[in-house]
Amino acid sequence: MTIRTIHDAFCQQAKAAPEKHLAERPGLDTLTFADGLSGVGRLAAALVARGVVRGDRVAVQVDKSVEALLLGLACQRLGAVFLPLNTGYTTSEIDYFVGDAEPRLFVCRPEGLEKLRTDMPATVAVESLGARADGTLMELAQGLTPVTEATVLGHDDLAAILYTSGTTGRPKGAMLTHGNLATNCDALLAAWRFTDQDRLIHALPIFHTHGLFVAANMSLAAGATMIFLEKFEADTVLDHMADATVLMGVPTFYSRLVQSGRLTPETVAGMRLFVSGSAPLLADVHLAFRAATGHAILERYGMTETCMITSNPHDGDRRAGTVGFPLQDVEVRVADREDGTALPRGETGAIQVKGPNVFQGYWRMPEKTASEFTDDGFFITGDLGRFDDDGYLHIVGRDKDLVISGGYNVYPKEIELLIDEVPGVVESAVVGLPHPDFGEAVTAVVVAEKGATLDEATVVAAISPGLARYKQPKRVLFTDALPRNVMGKVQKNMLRDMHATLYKGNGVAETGSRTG
Ligand code: MLC
Ligand code: AMP
Repeated sequence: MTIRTIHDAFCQQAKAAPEKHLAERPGLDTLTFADGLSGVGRLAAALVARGVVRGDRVAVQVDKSVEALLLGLACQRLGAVFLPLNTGYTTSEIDYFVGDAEPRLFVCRPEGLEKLRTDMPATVAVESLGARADGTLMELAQGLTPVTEATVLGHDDLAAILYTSGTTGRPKGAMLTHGNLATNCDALLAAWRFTDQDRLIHALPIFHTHGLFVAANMSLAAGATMIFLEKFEADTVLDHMADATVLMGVPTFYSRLVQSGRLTPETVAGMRLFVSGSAPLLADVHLAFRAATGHAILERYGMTETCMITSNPHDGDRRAGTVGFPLQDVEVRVADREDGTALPRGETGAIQVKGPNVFQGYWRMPEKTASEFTDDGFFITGDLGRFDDDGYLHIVGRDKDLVISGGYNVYPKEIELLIDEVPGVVESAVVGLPHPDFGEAVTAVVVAEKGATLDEATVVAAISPGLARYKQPKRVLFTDALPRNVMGKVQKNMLRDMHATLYKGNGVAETGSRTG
């Protein structure tokens, strides 16, 4: 299958099999592809009514719903740019995104509507969308004649902007084209043999690449059915495995499934594929899952800026601690970190990527964009890795100062800047420490002024109001001085080593060590 846009592929599926279930939603009605198609038309009409035209950004911060996915497709119908935002972001974080992206429309949760209508700049229309197909946007859409004509779009047209934080603490909007999303979806459908016969358990959030551009796009484009869950809960997911075929999740999903003690070959009897990504899957979890179910989890590697890059094979050896081979049309090389030359198999270096999956650049940041590409057009991922003798890619670390907690990225700089402003703090360093549930836990190490009466709770309380919950440190430790090298740079690896066992036995049984 060659997909032109996800919207086009979805429309083809809806026309071919209108009565097919698009989404089964526990506690809510089932939506067919025909329902989805008419929903997209009406939502597109609502966007037009709010002044959205081709190229306009539509920012969306709403609870998970199928209608939010249809809204994304409605943007595609008009050639507008979809800008999903993590529901955890606070007002000050949202202010930054709105100032930077200048959306034409902001779609929020129903409970936030009144305040946002007062607070938003006059140029931004505000409507709401609730998790039960409620809200002002849906009300507006109901009374309108659907937009059935789709704007003709090419692979170079902008489809979406996803914000990712940066090492400077200032988030950057990654611009993804229709070509990025379509070609990556094509590659994944082929690699994972994903078809209209599949029934996907969708338990991921839909504001990041994994839940949106991998899980949802694949289902919409293939004409598959989603068992659409509000969020991940191990028991609910296990309850649905009897009538599903595929699960896609972050490693925390799999460690929690293993911990549940409910995994047996019988509970997963209908399932054909388990995919993990967004963070390293512990080899121990891979092995424990296999022992309990007979299934080898298929681990893949991706990034907001590049969509999916590599995958373990569908047919073949899925190796624990590796992320497999480059996807169709994707070039991956491991380069020397100093001189940029490509390294032979077995040697560790910077992972660089080129191909139709690689984004167009950061929104209104041409210099930042240029600095993250090599002269010959490879994107520098910031991950460190090596290819083994059989061609499997191993991710062995990160060149970027980044913590990945439960699949969410947290850039230490952003947290350090906030902590350093707390009265009584001299300086701070934020690191990710091994955590049995989240993989890594955001942890702050703080140097306090002499005589200051600072404690953990004060620091957390001071920085919390402006910071999404998942970014907040799980612990704050105090020290007299941060370890530094001769250049004066804080040695975060020393902090990580010193406190490596801080979360051992933290509520969830230990699942083992990372390999790679
Ligand atoms: C929730 N909390 C987290 C957290 N998720 N803290 C740190 N890291 C996280 N990921 C907070 C909650 O607010 C709560 O705080 C406390 O931790 C315990 O919450 P919980 O009930 O145990 O969490 P839960 O709601 O079950 O969520 C955990 C999770 C979720 C793992 C299911 O975080 C999740 O769905 N993660 C997926 C992220 C994702 O989609 N990443 C893909 C990015 S795309 P309190 O104090 O309120 O109790 C990408 C590219 C690629 O990376 O390759 O895919
Ligand atoms: P994001 O910017 O949120 O898209 O996160 C991308 C980062 O997640 C990558 O640069 C990697 O560091 C990490 N990542 C994604 N998949 C994997 C994986 N399978 N193993 C290890 N790290 C991963």
